[in-house]
Amino acid sequence: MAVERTCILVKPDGVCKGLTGTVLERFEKAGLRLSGLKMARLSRAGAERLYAQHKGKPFYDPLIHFMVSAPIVAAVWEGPGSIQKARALMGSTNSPEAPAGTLRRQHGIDNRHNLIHGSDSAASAEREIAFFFKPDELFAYASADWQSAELKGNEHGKSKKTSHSVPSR
Ligand code: RTP
Ligand code: MG
Repeated sequence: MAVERTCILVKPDGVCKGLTGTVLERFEKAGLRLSGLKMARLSRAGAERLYAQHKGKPFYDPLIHFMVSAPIVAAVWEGPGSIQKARALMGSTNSPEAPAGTLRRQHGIDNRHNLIHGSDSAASAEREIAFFFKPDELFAYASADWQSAELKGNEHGKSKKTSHSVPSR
């Protein structure tokens, strides 16, 4: 399975209900790696751009209204098959019909107030990630990175004190 990135939004209902941590924890426990994270308040123009493919549908205006009603939290998750993995964790659009155990079934209300957005394809993921994140707001790292500086210090019998660098932005 190809390593890919997906863009997840905790929608205004999730943020307002204090479910941001619950959502993030589910993705971490599924083995996906966090590459970027931010809170934002969508403008009307921004929400319209994000959901442009739904313009003209009966649910478009209420959807835009909902998406600008409170802040959202945007996250980029990386891993093999992350787009489909994320969709499986989310569940289908209409919350009461989503499979048991999915985030939408557990915490969504209906087919609009459904807690979470997830990219539906690699092209959507690329577009959505670029919408929310600048290149230097996305991070690549390995599971053992946090250990390497200390191990090097010990190996050479030097001070265990590690130097901390602030990433340039
Ligand atoms: P999303 O894009 O937010 O991840 O959701 P999705 O793929 O499961 O569903 P999609 O068809 O892309 O619809 C986008 C969002 O529009 C709202 N919606 N309301 N019949 C309705 O009232 C209706 N259908 C869709 C939902 O908030 C849905 O997540
Ligand atoms: Mg969609």
